[in-house]
Amino acid sequence: MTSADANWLNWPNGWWVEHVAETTSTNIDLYDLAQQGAPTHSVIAADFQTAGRGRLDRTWVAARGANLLVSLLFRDLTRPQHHYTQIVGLAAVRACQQLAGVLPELKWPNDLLINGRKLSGLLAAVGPDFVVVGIGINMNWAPDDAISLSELVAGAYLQPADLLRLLLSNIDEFEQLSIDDLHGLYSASLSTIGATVRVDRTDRTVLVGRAASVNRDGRLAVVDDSGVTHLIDTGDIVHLRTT
Ligand code: BT5
Repeated sequence: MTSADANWLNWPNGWWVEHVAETTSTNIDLYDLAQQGAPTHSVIAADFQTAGRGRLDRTWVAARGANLLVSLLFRDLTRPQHHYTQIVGLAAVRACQQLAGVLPELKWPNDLLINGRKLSGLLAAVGPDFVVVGIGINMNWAPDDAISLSELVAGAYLQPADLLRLLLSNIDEFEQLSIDDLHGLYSASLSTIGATVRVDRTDRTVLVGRAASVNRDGRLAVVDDSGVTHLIDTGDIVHLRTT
């Protein structure tokens, strides 16, 4: 076993991590395993994805071995499904701070940004009695318009397994929070709240307004210039101005 392989051992209690060199998409693999009865807190991490998925049929790309590409399974659901994605997003923000000393901002619904550039994206796949949450975090490589942690930690090569260990520990902590406390923490952590945003809706209409709050059901309340509140559940948000 190489030292690189050895780093993919020893996880926080109750987490089962399978590390593969290459797959199509960790979300697809873990969804299949979940349907076959895999236990809660099963995890698949890959060095490389040939068909990494983004939202709305988009793709997620990464150089081989450079970034964290991982999916996590939650069963025995005791809270609304969207809370699991929020938990992973909050845990990722904190893990990046712990590993690299940089604090990404959290953009609704679950993007991590640094200096306005995308560091990480999350994608949930909801099954009959489970949720798979996938997350990609740019660690040592990023596409041109995006950003990686290593750009901010001069010269350091960051190990994906180290970030995953921190991510899982943080998830354990956030899973202890009550539904109310998690909603409060997530709302307070979103840099979107108070910002002027452009919403590119899936029906191709565009809305500009001020992001006022996030509802308990996860939807973003955006108030337009006429004072009308719109509740957004899907679509892309661009921060135009933050206050
Ligand atoms: C997301 O979609 O941000 C969700 C990404 C989830 C990826 C993880 S990796 C492990 C797991 N297995 C999977 O198959 N997926 C999950 P979305 O908001 O639609 O953003 C996708 C868009 O971001 C693309 O259309 C590109 O423009 C851009 N993009 C692609 N790769 C990127 C990267 N590495 N960094 C920043 N932006 C990227």
